[in-house]
Amino acid sequence: MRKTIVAVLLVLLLAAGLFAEGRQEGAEETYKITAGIGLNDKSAQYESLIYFKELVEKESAGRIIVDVYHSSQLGDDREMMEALQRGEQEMTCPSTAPMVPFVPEYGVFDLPFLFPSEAEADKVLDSAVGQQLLDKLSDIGIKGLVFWENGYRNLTNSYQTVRTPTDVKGMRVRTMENPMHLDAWRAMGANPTPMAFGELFSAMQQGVVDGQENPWGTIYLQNFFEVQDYATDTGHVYSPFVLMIAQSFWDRLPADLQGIVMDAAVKSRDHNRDLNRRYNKEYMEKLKDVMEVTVLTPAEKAEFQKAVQPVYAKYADTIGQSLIDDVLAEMKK
Ligand code: KDG
Repeated sequence: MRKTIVAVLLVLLLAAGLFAEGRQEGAEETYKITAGIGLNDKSAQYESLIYFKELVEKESAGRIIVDVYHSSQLGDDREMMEALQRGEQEMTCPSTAPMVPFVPEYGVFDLPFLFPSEAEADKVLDSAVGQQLLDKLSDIGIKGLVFWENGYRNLTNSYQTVRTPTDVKGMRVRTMENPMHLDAWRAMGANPTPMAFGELFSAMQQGVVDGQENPWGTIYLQNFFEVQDYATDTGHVYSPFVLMIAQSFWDRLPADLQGIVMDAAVKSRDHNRDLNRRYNKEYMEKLKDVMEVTVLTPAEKAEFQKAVQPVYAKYADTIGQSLIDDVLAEMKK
């Protein structure tokens, strides 16, 4: 009996030795990035993630595999960020609004009508100020890679044409889980309610909410027009996305693979912005065939701008006036 035990132990030791040697002699370690998003597999966000995946897998010659999940299959924006913090998921790409409970400074992007154009948004997001915000994520165990784009958000609703803040009076509008968005809609007279993206379609279908706000591409590609008849180009806030990765995973990646991931992130950012802008334009036109799309005059838009002004004063301290000033200065450069 003793002889058998010794023999088994010897075989096991030998096998372990051979295995260790195999790894030393070049069987390189492989890494898996599980990436989840809330939008569906028709979105510019999904297509950009596939673009990122293909680049990373090709450049790393298969040493990194990227598995992509859409439609909140892995959870909503907040839950996926928490999974990154726990090291249970490697990558996600939330809108900045639901990131505010994690890092309050991201609230700067929730200031209504902050960016007059996409070009000005790019300038700020790709500047040192944008980089500081990405770096801030390391305080919560996440590495911010780059800013992608969700885009200008527009209001839809199920019961009437909206041209002025008076038209949204009492309207139950779903917002992202963000206090400034709630306050902005209250300032416009609506009755907003925060909700995760994955619950939104059925909430509109069941009449739990009357309206919501999202970029044109999302409104079309998520079939929101099936449960909403009216849209207005409020463009009240520009939503950036942040492509982010679990810090614990990043720290385990060898330097050459970190370089490949970073490089693919930057390339995917440019790809994402081009695609998203094309989609938002194209799908706004397509929406005109399936719902009533109201385009505001500058004077009408100014009324919405005026209504949300109190939000600036209320949130200046939480965001930090100096950050707001830095963003405004960067925009003017
Ligand atoms: O994948 C991103 C979505 O989860 C979400 O951020 C989309 O704009 C969005 C919303 O309204 O929740």
